[in-house]
Amino acid sequence: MGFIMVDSTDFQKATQLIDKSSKILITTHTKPDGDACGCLAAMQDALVALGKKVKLLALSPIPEWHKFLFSEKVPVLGEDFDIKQLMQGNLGEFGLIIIVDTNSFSQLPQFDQYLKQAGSPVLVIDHHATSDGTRLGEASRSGIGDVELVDSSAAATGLIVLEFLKYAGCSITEKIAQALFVAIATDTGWFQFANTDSRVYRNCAELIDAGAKPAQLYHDLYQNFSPARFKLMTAMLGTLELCLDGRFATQHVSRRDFGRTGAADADTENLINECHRISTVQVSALFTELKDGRIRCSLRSTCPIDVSKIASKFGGGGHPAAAGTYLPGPLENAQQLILNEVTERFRCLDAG
Ligand SMILES: [Mn+2]
Repeated sequence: MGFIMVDSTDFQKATQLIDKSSKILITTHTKPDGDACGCLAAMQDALVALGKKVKLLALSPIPEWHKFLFSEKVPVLGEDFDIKQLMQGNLGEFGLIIIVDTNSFSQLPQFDQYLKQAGSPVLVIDHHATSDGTRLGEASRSGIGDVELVDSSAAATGLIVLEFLKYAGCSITEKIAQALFVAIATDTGWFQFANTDSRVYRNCAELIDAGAKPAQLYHDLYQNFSPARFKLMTAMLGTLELCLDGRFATQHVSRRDFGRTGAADADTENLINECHRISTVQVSALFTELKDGRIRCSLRSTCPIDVSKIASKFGGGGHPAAAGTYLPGPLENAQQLILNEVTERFRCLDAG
């Protein structure tokens, strides 16, 4: 399998971009996860320490359990201000835009409009192999950045950020170490997923030496459910269906479940992983009914089936082991579409 790796001259180009800019905007994909939030927080601190004026921007709210990473509330596009204000320069003019943990316009709803017309250079730091276009139509670029630190062999964007900050001579403070530990630990399912390699452990060891506190972080991240979120999880577990000889697990969460439990949409994060405790389960899907009637489908795989290929068939994306997409409702329709795909992939896998 071929990986996209960072060229060391790209590290140099990225430091040059940062050196030249005094005001920098940093954002990440919608529905920011631990990797996204950790990288945002770490980049902010590192750049502020270099004397830069830094503005963070979230495209949807930061989940409750990741808020401790930030010293102040991260403004949300569409809530704290709208795209018009951003386009008109009400938030200021930026010498550089940094995007972490995605290289796709589709992951940057509304912000993609701003990006396409902004005159400032764009630095992408990401570990996804996929991208859905180039910003300026330049054939030489693989994604949406002018400079791209993209390494699809990295388990988390946090790894690339740490390696880049060290290259740039930034000091890894305790706060940066905590943020990057969260980034790496969450994208590896707390070192359980198959992407957990020696590079992950080596970098995390360095982060612990720099002040990251794994036990405290584990508690803050995984033993922090609100009663509402726990009830939502029990509702989801009750919908478990095992298909294809127990190899495919499917679960769902309806609007009624949100209403009944008082849980928020963000509360579904990571819940899909629970069913992989079942020994036979190799692929899983979680269907979440959204307010607008669409169905969000999260997919996981612990076998050679690449779920990002299933997701991208419906306009989504992700990694071979973890991906997601949106599907038209109703629920039964979405479930059938995915079951057909998964059945077909298992058939190919079994046929060798
Ligand atoms: Mn990531």
